[in-house]
Amino acid sequence: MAYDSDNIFAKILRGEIPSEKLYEDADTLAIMDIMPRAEGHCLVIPKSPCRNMLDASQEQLNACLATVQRLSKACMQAFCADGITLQQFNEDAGGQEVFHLHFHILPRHEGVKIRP
Ligand code: DGP
Repeated sequence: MAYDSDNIFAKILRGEIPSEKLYEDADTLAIMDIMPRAEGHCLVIPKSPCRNMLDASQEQLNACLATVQRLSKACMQAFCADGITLQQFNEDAGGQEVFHLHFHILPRHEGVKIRP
């Protein structure tokens, strides 16, 4: 499927709508999720256009995962988390709602359930 630059994360990257930024480097941006399912729920997105994992380049995946690891470690400390759940959805049938590649980072605490 083709990339549509009208998606929300593309608008955030262009500065057209606001976001709560946590981290940024040349290739990636990390922001808080607007509908958090856990305290500290955040998202990592590549700056370059990419619909989802199925059309991502190796470089885009490497850059995102480096930021995912960095933010996951920061979340462990900042939220005194016991663990981290990563989520990543691809296409409608895979649960994707925003069609710009993103990774969910969900800080977790022992015994605390989250919405799937
Ligand atoms: P999904 O594509 O299923 O991984 O879900 C998209 C996620 O993006 C969902 O957790 C809510 C979040 N989201 C949707 N709109 C916005 C927005 O305008 N700003 C931010 N920060 N997050 C958003």
